[in-house]
Amino acid sequence: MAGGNKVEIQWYPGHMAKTKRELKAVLPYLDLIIEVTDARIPASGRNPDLAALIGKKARILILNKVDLADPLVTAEWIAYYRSAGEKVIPFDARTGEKLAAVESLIEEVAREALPSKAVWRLGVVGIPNCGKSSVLNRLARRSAARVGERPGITRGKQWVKRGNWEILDTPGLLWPKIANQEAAVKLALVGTIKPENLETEELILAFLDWLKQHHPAPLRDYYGLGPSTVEGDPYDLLLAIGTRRGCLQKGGEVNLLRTAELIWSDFRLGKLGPITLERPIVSPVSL
Ligand SMILES: Nc1nc2c(ncn2[C@@H]2O[C@H](COP(=O)(O)OP(=O)(O)O)[C@@H](O)[C@H]2O)c(=O)[nH]1
Ligand SMILES: [Mg+2]
Repeated sequence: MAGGNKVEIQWYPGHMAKTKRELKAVLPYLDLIIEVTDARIPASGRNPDLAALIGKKARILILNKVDLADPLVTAEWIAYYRSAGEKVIPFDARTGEKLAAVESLIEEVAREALPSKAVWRLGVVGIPNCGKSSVLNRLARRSAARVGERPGITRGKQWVKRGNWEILDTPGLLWPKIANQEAAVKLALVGTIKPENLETEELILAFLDWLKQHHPAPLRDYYGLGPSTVEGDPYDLLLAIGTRRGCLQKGGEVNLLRTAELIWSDFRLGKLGPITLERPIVSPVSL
C-alpha cells in the first residue's frame, strides 16, 4: 500500500502509555471485552497487545462499518478469524442493523465464560474512530449523542444498565499499532490517526497507487478516468482527478492538496464504493 511514497505518521509514545494505563485500570471490572475494529482494516485496526493485556478474559470482535467494506472480503475475514477460534461478527453501528445478532453473540460468550454470574459487565475497546461510541450507544439503546468525527471525544465514566448487562459508559481507547509504513497509511486513510500528523498528498498518492493495482473500478467509474491514465503514475492520476473535478488554483494549475483532500473524503464517505484495504493471508485450500 505504501507504494514507495514516504509517509511520516506517529502515535505519540506519551499518549500510548496513558491509553494503556487507562485501559489496565478498567480491565479488572470487566467480564467481557467487546473489541471493535474498522472492517476496512480488520488486521491493521487491531492491536495485538490487547490479548496479553486481557489474558483469559472473554472477548468478542466486532468488524464495524461493514457498510463501507467489501462484503466478500468481510466474509473472508470472518472465516479467517473464526477458524482461529475468535468470536467475530460484522456490524454497521450507523444503522444498527443486525444488532440482535451482536447481542446474542455477547450473551452466548458471556454465559459460556461465566455461567454463574447474574450480571455481566461489558466494556467496549478499540482504536480511535472505529465506532466504539456508536457500538456502545447501540448496545445501550441510546441516541448517538456522543458520537464524533474526531478521536478522543468520549468523556466521563459510568455504567449503563441493560437487562443482565452493565456496560461501561467509557469506551477503552486502544492505541493503534503502527507496524510499518503500510499499516500507517491504512490507519490514516480510515481516519484513525489525526490528519495533522501526515502529508495528505503523500497519503493519497500511496492510496492511488494501491487502488490502481487492487481496486481500479472507482478510478474509472467514479472519477471517469480512461484506461491509460488509470495504469499510469499515481502523481498523474492525482493530476487527472484534480483536473476533472475542477480542483484548480490561480493560473489554472491543479491544487494537489485540495484534490488529495477530496479523494480522502470520497473514500471516507464511501463514495468510491465498498473498499477493504487488506485481505487475510489464507493458505490454499487442499483438495
Ligand atoms: N458508515 C459508518 N460509519 C460509522 C459506523 N459506526 C460509526 N461510524 C461513524 O464513524 C465515526 C466515529 O464513530 P465513533 O462511534 O465516534 O467512534 P469512536 O471514536 O471509536 O468512539 C462517526 O462519524 C460515526 O458516525 C458504521 O458502522 N458505519
Ligand atoms: Mg468515542
